[in-house]
Amino acid sequence: MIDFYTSATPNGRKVAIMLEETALPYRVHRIDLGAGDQHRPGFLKLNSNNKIPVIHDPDTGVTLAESSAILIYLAEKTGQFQPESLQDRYETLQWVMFQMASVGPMMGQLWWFRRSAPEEIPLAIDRYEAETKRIFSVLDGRLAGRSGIAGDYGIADIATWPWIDAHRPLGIDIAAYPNLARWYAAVGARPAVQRGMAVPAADAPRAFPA
Ligand SMILES: N[C@@H](CCC(=O)N[C@@H](CS)C(=O)NCC(=O)O)C(=O)O
Repeated sequence: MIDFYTSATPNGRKVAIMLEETALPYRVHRIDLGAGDQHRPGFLKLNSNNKIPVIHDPDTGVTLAESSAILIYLAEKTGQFQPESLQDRYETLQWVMFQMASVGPMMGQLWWFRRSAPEEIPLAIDRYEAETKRIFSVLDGRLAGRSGIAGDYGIADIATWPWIDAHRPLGIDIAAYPNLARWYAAVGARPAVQRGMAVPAADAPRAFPA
């Protein structure tokens, strides 16, 4: 039974989807980010970077943060959602790194400047919106004639989907990116993706309450 420390955010949901897709048994420990649970000593022992997601796998003793490191670990553990050949395997990792270095950080900054910042700073909003749209174009081009970002459906898709799902609250029109929109609909129809997106339940127990 894998212990999974998470919140209802794209980085947490990436791992929730992977756990659902692989059907590995797991136990959810909710981290209430708004209440600051990620700064409590018990959580900091798991990840000194005070961010979800984190897993602990009692089978191997591995404790791991950074959402895509967790996806790679679970792919290796199960032999699923990662291609076999050297070329395909590294192409998958290339797009997983693209998600970690570009999709998540740029959309995360757009989220903060558009929805959380105490004052409106148009230069910052424009910068991160332009980067988000550029990234959507890159993915749209990549997905032309393809069903998955890197070969068959796998960890590159799982890493990216919950971030692309944030286009709605960010006010980005996905219809302007037809290949990305097709992929977004197809991946979103997967039952495991839908189950993963509902993790953690609002009433899941808090791991580190005040
Ligand atoms: N690169 C990290 C980013 C993790 C991250 O940014 N987590 C956010 C939620 S999506 C968080 O825990 N924020 C809490 C904080 O910064 O205090 C990953 O991919 O796991």
